[in-house]
Amino acid sequence: MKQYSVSFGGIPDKYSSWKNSAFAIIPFPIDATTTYQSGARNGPKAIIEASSHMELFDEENKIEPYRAGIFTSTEIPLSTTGPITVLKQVERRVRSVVKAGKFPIILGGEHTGTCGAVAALRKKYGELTVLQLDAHADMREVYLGTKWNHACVGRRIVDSGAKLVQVGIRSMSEEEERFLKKSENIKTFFASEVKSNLGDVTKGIVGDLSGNVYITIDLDVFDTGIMPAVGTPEPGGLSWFEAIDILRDVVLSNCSIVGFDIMELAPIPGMVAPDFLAAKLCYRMMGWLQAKREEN
Ligand SMILES: [Mn+2]
Repeated sequence: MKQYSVSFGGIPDKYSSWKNSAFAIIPFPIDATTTYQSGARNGPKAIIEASSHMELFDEENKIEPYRAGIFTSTEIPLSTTGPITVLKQVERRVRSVVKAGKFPIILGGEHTGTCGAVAALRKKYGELTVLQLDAHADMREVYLGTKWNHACVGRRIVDSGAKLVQVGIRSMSEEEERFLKKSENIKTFFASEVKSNLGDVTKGIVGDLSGNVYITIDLDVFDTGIMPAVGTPEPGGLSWFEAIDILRDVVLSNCSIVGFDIMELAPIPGMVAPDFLAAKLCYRMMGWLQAKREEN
């Protein structure tokens, strides 16, 4: 697989070569259907650049996750032939990563990219549960004329046959509310529930997950004060530690985490804090995964 010009974490070749890496980063710099503030095409590069200025010691897990090896692949190329072609590219890339026994991580870019990863992992594992951290339910059948709009991601995941657990939700249409009510394969934890009872919600989330789990993080799940760099911000989001507390328990649970993504970063020129949040979140995820692996 071709390597990107910059490596996640700015780590030396010894730890970033395809051969030596346990993790493989796939940048998805596409924002074709962004509905308000665009710029998510610049997200992956901003995360990777921020990561090279980040401390490589994980102070929570007391390890240096990069020693497991982090390969950074070239960006998924833009396509003039539409979303299906692009998502097929993501699917192929994830399939090659998994086939080589490595752990896929997608950095976006618009949330639609998740559909390509889920397709690859469904084919590989059969049964799959997706944990979606997001402000938006993303349950629309069609939005602005396309099924592949970022506002339809949750719906496409369910269509693919995967189970879905949503967390941090605080925005949806009436159509989505009706769909969620009658769907047995979807469990929704609202942001207000996280805010009022983090402990029970976290237990509930872990209880609803089993087997192979893919985690998709739309950065708009976070409070806009710490994460203003998203296309469609919503008030009332999660704090850093609320998200960390949930994700820690999920990753360290008995489930088998088979991949994750961090999507929708639309960098704001001159404001680097959101880029660093995304980079650190990505690295912390690797930290838990590596800590779990070392324990087993
Ligand atoms: Mn969202």
